[in-house]
Amino acid sequence: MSDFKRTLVTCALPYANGPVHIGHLAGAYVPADIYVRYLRMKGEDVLFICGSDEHGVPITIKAREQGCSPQDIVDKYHRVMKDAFSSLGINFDIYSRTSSAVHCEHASAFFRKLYDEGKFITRESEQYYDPEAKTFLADRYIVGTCPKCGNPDAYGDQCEKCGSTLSPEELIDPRSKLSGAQPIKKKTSHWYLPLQDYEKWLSEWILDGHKEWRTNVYGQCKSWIDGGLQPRAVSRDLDWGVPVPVEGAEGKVLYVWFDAPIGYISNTKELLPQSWEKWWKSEDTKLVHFIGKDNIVFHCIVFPSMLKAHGGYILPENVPANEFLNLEGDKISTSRGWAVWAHEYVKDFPGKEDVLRYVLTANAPETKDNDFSWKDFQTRNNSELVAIFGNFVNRAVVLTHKYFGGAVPERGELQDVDREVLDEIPALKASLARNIETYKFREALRDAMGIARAGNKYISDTEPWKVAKTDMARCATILNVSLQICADLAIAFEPFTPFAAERLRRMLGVSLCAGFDHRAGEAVTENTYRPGEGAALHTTPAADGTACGSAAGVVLTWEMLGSDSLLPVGHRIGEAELLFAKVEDDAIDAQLARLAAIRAEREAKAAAEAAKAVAPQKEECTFEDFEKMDIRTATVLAAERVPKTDKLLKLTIDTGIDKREIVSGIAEFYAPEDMVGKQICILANLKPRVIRGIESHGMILMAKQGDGTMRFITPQEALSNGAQIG
Ligand code: B3M
Ligand code: ZN
Repeated sequence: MSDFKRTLVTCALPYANGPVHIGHLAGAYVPADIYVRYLRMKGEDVLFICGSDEHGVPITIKAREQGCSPQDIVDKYHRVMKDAFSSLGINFDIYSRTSSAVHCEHASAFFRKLYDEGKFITRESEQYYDPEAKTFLADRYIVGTCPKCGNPDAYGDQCEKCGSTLSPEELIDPRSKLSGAQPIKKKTSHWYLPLQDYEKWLSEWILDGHKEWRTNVYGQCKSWIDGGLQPRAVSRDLDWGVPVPVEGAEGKVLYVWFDAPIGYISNTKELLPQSWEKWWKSEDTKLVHFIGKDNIVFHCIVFPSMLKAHGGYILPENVPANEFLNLEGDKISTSRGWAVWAHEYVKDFPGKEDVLRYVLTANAPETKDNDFSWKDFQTRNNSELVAIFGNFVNRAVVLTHKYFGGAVPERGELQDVDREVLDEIPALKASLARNIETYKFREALRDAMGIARAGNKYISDTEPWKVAKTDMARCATILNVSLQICADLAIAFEPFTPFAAERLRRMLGVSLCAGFDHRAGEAVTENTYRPGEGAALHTTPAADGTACGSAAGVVLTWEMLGSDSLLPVGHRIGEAELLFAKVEDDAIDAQLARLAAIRAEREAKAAAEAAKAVAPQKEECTFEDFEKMDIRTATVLAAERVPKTDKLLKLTIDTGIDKREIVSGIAEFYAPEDMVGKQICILANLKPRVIRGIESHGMILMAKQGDGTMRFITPQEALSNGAQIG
């Protein structure tokens, strides 16, 4: 790939304040893993870095909510996330954490160098301070009434009810979340990186130099730069984080967005204490950041400016940020529980790790926000993975056992149909490679699936099970060709569905050259990463090309894909295994029921909130005004809808005085059968009115709640009709 000698791939360090969900996976982790697996398989020198982001205010808030320490929170979620990634086959070379000693030391030294060289400016500002808790308050620690919607519990940075972005100054009656005290303003001083000084350089580097970046990424960078950059604070008054390594900075820590990206460097250093610098300081290294769109400014503007200020580090060659993934038509939200969590998915769908990877890639939000739905998940599994890929492989393997004792049969002269299918593969391979290398993973997956489709069509068209009855030599040729395509699939799907690709290789009795073990200094076959062992150890074949040379048996490589003779005649294949299993309706129904319960609970809560709203009191009236109204009890004898209306019911009622008809606008809230036999209260002496051609004699008393819903008023116990109310 171009002039670079090695590729350093980073994935956004997820905050350790909650588990990872499908939005995170689709946004950064699955595409990054596809990219890395592809490079490893090609024998490129590649390193894949990630870890937990363990600092920042949200973590301290979560700790407070749960009555434990921030350390407890990060310990818990670091484990959960690390395990979830590895169970989905997302194989980082290292998954460390920003609370590590190496990181604290490296981030401190980074800050100190910029500080010593006068790269920061200091600014004094007034910040909210809690006089009781004796501490400065992050915006999230201040609550008050939202000036836009009146929500009494809006945060100092955002109102979660109406979604407005706020500043603490805008809150009405602000109070501290810590003590409830009214916050006061207090002077504090902080260090700032003067981003405006980097504006021209950024403009040349990105706007002139990286026009190939994705439109969404380039567009965001352009609007930031065109809008004019401002100094950005790099420290905070907080007791959780990397202490600011400057005398007199007690109570101050590095801002989480200053220390977190440095985590990419420190995690590399932790993995490779001797050789990390070649990954970060050599122009031969291609650096690629995989992130979600909310992190673009930090990775394209802020972190590069930090690296530039420091000097000596390379800059990202690309930042393929994805848009957002929604779930069943709604925004994914951790706080509302509207998500599919990675660690729960692997428990609910054991053995189907690949299916999630497949669906998230097929629907990847690469150019626009996309939706995940469980029905689509089921369809993609059952009619693509099972019915096409799995079905093809199963037929090829089972028939080879049936007719040829499990040995790859001899290939006779090729017919057009054979040549055509074999010729399709190199073109699909080239497209797949081009798409992955330009970060178009959906398209790349379509190419891989194209090979499976071609194979499935080939075996259906040639019908070797029928040919076997008359022409065993021709049947042998068909199965030979089919098995070569199976081997192609065992390579092509390695980046996308690594577990199935590995199962397929086992079925075919082959292995894959999967890279180079950096620590042991040797080439490895297959994927050696196992949860709990720390880093994945492979990346690249040795420069002398000895990679995988010593492995026994047939070892597939990327180069062999499409070469049409991957499996030699006579090679013994393994037993048929199920490559993919169907997803049954009940599994999908269970997921949908879980989401429906969350939605119902949320709607009930919102309705209860709205119902609480009280209409203001009306203008004063006199006792005489009230006396005029003749309010009585009555019983509904019959009820029917008024034809061609949505809202009206015609009721026949017994008022004790007479039997009469009343037309009432309650059909939105009651069906006719709900009303019959019910005792109600009416305004009996309201002047009759004709409504839709029916004369209405009186009015039913209804209570209207804040959310607009209405209920009729009924006596607590049955009364005689015509009882006077007043
Ligand atoms: N933790 C935000 C996020 O998880 C942040 C990323 C840091 S990357 C250096 O979206
Ligand atoms: Zn609001």
